[in-house]
Amino acid sequence: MDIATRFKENPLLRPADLQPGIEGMEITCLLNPGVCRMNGKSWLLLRVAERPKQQEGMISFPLYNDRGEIEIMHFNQDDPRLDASDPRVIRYRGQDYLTTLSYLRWVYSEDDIHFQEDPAYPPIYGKGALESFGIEDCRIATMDDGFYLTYTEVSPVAVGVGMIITRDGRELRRKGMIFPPHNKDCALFEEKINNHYYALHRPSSPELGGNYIWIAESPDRIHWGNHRCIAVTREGSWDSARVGAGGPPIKTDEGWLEIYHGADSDHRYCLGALLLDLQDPSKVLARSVDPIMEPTAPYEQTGFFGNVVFTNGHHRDGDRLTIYYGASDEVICGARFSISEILNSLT
Ligand code: MAN
Repeated sequence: MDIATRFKENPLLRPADLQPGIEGMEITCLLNPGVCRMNGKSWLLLRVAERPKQQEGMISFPLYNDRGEIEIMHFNQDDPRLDASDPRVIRYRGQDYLTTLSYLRWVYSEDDIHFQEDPAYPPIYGKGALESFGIEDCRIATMDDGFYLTYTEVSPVAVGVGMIITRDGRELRRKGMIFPPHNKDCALFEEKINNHYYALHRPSSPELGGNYIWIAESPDRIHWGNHRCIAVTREGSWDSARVGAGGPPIKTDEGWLEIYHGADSDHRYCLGALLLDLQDPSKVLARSVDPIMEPTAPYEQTGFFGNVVFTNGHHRDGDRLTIYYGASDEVICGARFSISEILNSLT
């Protein structure tokens, strides 16, 4: 059952609302923002995906070359060596490429609904060989000593999780790859539990196993160990093909509540919830049988990649949870939940 109350202003942001960040490109998609409160304002760290204007019969997209400069790749659409059946990824002679280049961009709001840019907060672009296909889907953990950004680093050799620490959103301390490939969807717990830091992450195991949610511990948030698998995909269900953590786990009296995404083999992305033990978050106490949110609105069903609702950030005010989410991999939306209603829906 869908228990989300969507903002009537949805979509809150569309690609045409911002100017491209990279010269000569256009914005194709706005996706999956990280969320925090900073300087008394509400901030989203958007994933912005850009590519050049597409010419008839061609597929063109940017990447960073060895010198860190933007280079445009062009492929002929009817080249038999090209597999372009997925709008997000193409395969050419055994090599995968992304059809857009993503980076992260701050927008802020005074009312949680209308967002705008502040030129004092520059975009965060990928840097170095492990980010040459861009950076994506940032989670923000708000901790005593700063904001911890965990995001997907994409390059020809890997998809892994990178970390940046910042106190003000402007001065960035890049920590490199904290979860090696293939890994994404990393959400840090915002406080220590029994003197350990914890993170949810999503390795993919291609032979045995699958795309499952794992938990890990760390003394410092950079070095991670004691990995355990806590949630697997469920055959025949809405989350049969992949599951991955959303934003930082939410502390409730009943346990840590984690909103996660699940997809089936048709790549239909819905949201569900997991409840984890307060003292030992590797213990799953309850999990949604049915999604708490499904792509039902027109902007969630059609777009760059339709039938997707995907969240990786929220604000919590008492019982009210405001999630921000990417719809159809193209526009940014908001929705509200009651935390107690989510908890009551779990079995
Ligand atoms: C998947 C999708 C894309 C993303 C790539 C790389 O194909 O989530 O949106 O760009 O993975 O992370």
